[in-house]
Amino acid sequence: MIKILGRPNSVNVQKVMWCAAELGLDVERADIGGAFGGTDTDAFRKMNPNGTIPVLIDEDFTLWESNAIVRYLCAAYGAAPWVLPNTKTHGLADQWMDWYQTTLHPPMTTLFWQLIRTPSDQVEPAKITAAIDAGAKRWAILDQHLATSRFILGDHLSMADIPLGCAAYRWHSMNFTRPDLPNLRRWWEELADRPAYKANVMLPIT
Ligand SMILES: N[C@@H](CCC(=O)N[C@@H](CS)C(=O)NCC(=O)O)C(=O)O
Repeated sequence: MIKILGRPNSVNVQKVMWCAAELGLDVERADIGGAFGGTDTDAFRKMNPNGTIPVLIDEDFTLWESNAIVRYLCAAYGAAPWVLPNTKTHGLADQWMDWYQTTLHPPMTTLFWQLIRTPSDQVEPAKITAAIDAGAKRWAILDQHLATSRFILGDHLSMADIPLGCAAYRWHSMNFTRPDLPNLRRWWEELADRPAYKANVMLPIT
């Protein structure tokens, strides 16, 4: 059976768990990381020298980096539309997945740490304002794309929706004022109706 090492409230673990659930895979998840500890052992560092979660173990194969794990699960276990039809579609999926990781994840991380993890007397409001502004500009790019596309790659949910979909829950659920991005909201509300998304992504943000 496929094993995923990582606590369920990690956004990077959520990507992998949501993807696996959409693929209908039977996955065993172990609570590792954060308050559970377990990432700073020799055994864990042998699997992932970064000491981060998630880690996938599939028989004798070990993989870290959440987006890489999502791509692996789709390629190894998916059928269409999870296996993409051609290299151009792959390129577009990679574009949106990598864009999230490199461009939108930084302001989302600032918001998460400032609004959820930082004691209220140590919060830096200027950092929150800057992250909302940067996030809003970037989410607006996806909003524009979703004006003519039901999901990120068209009519079907695909791996391209996974990283951005996990972040969209946090963007719409954390306590701050956000601009109205109607296409983004429509896409996110459709994700929020999916049982696999509800069970693996729509968890308390802690
Ligand atoms: N780029 C990595 C980032 C992994 C990462 O930073 N994971 C965080 C959780 S979201 C972590 O391991 N934090 C330490 C911990 O949970 O103990 C990925 O996408 O997998």
